[in-house]
Amino acid sequence: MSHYKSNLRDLEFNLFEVFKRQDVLGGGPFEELDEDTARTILDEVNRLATGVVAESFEDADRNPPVFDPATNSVTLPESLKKSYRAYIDAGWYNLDLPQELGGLNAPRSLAWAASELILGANPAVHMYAAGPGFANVLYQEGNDAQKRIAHQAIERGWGATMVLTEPDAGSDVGAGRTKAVDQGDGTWHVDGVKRFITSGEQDMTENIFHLVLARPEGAKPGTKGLSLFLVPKFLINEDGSPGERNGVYVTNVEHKMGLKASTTCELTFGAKHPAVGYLVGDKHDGIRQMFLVIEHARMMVGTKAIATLSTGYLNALEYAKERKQGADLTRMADKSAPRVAITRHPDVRRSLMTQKAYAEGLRALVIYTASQQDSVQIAQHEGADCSETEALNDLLLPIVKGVGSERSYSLLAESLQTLGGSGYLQDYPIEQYIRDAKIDTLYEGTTAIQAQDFFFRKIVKNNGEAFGRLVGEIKGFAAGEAGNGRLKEERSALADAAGHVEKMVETMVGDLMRSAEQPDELYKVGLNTTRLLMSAGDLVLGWLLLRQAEAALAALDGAEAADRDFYTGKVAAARFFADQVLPRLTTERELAENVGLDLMELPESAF
Ligand code: ST9
Ligand code: FAD
Repeated sequence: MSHYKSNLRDLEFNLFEVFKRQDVLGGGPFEELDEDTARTILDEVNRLATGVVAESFEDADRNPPVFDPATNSVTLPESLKKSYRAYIDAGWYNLDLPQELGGLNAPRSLAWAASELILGANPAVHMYAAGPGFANVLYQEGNDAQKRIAHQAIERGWGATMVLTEPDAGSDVGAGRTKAVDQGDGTWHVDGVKRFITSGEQDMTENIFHLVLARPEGAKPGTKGLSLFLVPKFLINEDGSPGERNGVYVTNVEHKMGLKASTTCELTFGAKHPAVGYLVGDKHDGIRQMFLVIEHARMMVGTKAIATLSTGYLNALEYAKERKQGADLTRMADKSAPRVAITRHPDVRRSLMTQKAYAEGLRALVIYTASQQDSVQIAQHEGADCSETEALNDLLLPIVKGVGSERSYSLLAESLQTLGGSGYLQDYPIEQYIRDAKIDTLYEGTTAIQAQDFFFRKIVKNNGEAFGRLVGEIKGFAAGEAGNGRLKEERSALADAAGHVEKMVETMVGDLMRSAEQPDELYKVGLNTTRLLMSAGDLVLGWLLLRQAEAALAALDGAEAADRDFYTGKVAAARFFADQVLPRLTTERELAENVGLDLMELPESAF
């Protein structure tokens, strides 16, 4: 039986009952898709995900890829290849590709919903299948020859990578030393060692194209001195077939805590013979270009994290319904009382509802964020200005990635706890979920980096505009009539939470402004950035759960029996979150206001 328990019902609830994606289908850029087709696609992806894609999840963890240093090659487990091939053959990786690249040009909301299913079933398969997405960026940014290569990459099914990190350049990408030397004939030679490169080598595709940040000789320091190069594993013949072997080789594959099916490679450029690269778009604009990939990858990581939490929760729930242990608390003194399923125990219920509220709130966050991306697609199709929507999407991305990964990882421990000692065993998938999900708080920018991005770039640099609009919308909802009186106290808790997050931002902006005169005040901002990100995440989740509850309450009247429990659970999750989670923001705000400089003044030797 599949380890993967998807939640198609909840995905469709978000898409069609809360965020009304049917309203954008059938017109504009999405003319060729209607709601029925979208539901059929999701059904089909769900069938694949819970079936053949999930099949190799465990085997590829226990029998991970093997690196051969003698041949600089990697052999992936056959089971994984089968899952990958089935996903590629089904063709759904092309959902949100533009039509000129052979894609369906589906709304991002539908594409991310489908991605959740694959990422929950077997995240490595999704990552190995990212070539077409990378080709899309190459197509957008490349010159004519590179656009042709983008087509060939998709048609011929190449793998692809994003190559930033070096031993001394992780979070600090601008410290990268890999250099590029202009050969004067339209080619460059790339020299250096990159590490931790996902899918850097595999034996499933005829070619791999690497998008590499390197510093042209003489270019300035920092990220702004980096340029983006296309470096294929095999040089590319005119017709797209692989030519000579290029000088980029895998020189190590890491042994990791989890996500073992996905290769994490050291790539050495130019040591054996030249690694030929091509400047993407013939311009030196590397970090901006790479961020087109990074933004997508950060959304992917957040979606992966919540997909894993969701299947962790559903596995825990299934176990809890079956497992009998102890008597009902009200009869604890009665030794002859019947044993009950552990779902009867208040503490198990608290834990299960916490898992459910976060898993479903985070799913709503992904679909809400993806809905902003739909609006951007529509505006671009109409040639309209979409800067406000883009800024909102940008603001939401560190929440999707940073909050999604942190909450998922910590709550997966609750999922495991629900199974008691059995959860610790490899007989159940949760220990692997935890190992596989830890990476989500680390790559694509650690949580600390997401938190700084959220405050400095997405709030301060944007003059608080997108943040102000988002909080304004949340406050408007709280002050409205959602739930027809049935969510009154919850809306009041939401209004309080919005006030606390606004005050935290005010405090931090105050510290930031004072730092112009007293530089150390900036440390206070740094001590609060992660707190702000996580608090803003709770605020947004509280709001989205209440929006779900509003839709559920409206649907409950007259709902069929099968749907009643679903909608009742939606209302319960929103109420639980408003009652039990949002009030914590009062303390978070106080802590943010009270933060001092003691920690920064403490000598390192005292730690
Ligand atoms: C990694 C990969 O970890 C892990 C998984 C791989 C899975 C791959 C497969 C799945 C993905 C598929 C994707 C396919 C693509 C499909 C696309 C479809 C359309 N937003 O603040 P400054 C830019 S990879 C946008 O001064 P510092 C901007 O240009 C490794 N742009 O930075 C800016 O200039 P300006 C991941 C941003 O102090 C310029 O950077 N590694 C953003 O020089 C400079 O900005 C990391 O993520 C943004 N949020 O450098 C590194 N931020 O201001 C983490 C910056 O003029 N470290 N730019 O606009 C950081 O992010 C650092 O903050 C830093 C700091 C490096 C940016
Ligand atoms: P460091 O940057 O050394 O960070 C160490 C700690 O210090 C972290 O807790 C961090 O939050 C904190 N820290 C660092 N700087 C700051 C700061 N300024 N303020 C506050 N805290 C800070 N890279 C690629 O280019 N391509 C890939 O495909 C890729 N895939 C990966 C796959 C895996 C499995 C792994 C493990 C990594 C991958 N990476 C990839 C690299 C990944 O993006 C980096 O590991 C990540 O960005 C962090 O860099 P680092 O490991 O050097 O940690």
